[in-house]
Amino acid sequence: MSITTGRQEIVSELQRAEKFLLTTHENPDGDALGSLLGMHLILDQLGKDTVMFMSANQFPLPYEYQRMPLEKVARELPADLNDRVVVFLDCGNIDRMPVDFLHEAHLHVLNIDHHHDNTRFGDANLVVGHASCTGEILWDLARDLGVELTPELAEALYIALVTDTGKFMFENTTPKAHEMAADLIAAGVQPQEAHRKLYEGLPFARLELLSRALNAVQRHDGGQLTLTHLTREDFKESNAVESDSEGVVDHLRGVEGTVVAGLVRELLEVEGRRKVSLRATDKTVDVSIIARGFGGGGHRQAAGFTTDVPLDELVERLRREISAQL
Ligand SMILES: [Mn+2]
Repeated sequence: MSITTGRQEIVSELQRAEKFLLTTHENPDGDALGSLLGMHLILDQLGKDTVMFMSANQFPLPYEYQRMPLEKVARELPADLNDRVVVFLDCGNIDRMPVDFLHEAHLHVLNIDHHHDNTRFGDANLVVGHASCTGEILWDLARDLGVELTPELAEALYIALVTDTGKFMFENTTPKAHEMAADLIAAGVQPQEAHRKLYEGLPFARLELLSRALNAVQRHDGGQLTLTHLTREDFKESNAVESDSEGVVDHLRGVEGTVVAGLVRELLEVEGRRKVSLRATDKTVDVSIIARGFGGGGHRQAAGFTTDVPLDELVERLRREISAQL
């Protein structure tokens, strides 16, 4: 396995192969889906045969992405998988994949991602830690490949950009992120329309779930850790699905004194398992270190993991790890 591959090498690989399987991480976000669709549209313009794949248990997609043109995403692996180059997009870690199909076949894997803690699991790895989103890497690749920014491609990449930068407000909002936005808007993206598609017209269940989450907020160590917990009952009684908890943690990070905001939610499928999302308000605490300690990962200011550790013990460990970094 190579450690890091240059962009030119990835460009050559994309030009050379004819058949691809594209996939992304489980619980896909806007960057995951925007990159999946974006890469499909890029390779399509080059006349390649591409299959977008996500395992069936990832559907239905979170509400905000249901209006993206993702009807073609396959839920089963194609029979000719062995003939395809597999491209992982926005996956920091192979364990975040919904289907463990890599062990079944001798596949050639390209890993295109922007997580600084990417494990470089591919045969070729284009990991650009300073890219605002994986979509930004694709924007560069599209130019290298001489691909035209059609309105459809521009919108897919814009969704990746707008969601991963928290609407251009997180620390990854670089000058380049804004240059990319300008280019995409010039190519036909309507920002207000994209905003409405992503962030408005949401199901009422989300508001109900949010109100429960806000009612359950706990503050520890003078608010350094501001945390909430959603139970399976909360989901059931709100008529909410797991992805409806997306964005809850952002309400907590905005509170005075918060260093780390956390959402702990019980998984609906596995009893006793919880998913934890952490957000750091500034650079004093690197939450990806905490997440890796629990087998997860992510970015310095946004990371997550799943765990069987009971809630009280989990909170104690989080408090300890935060103070250890301060
Ligand atoms: Mn991303």
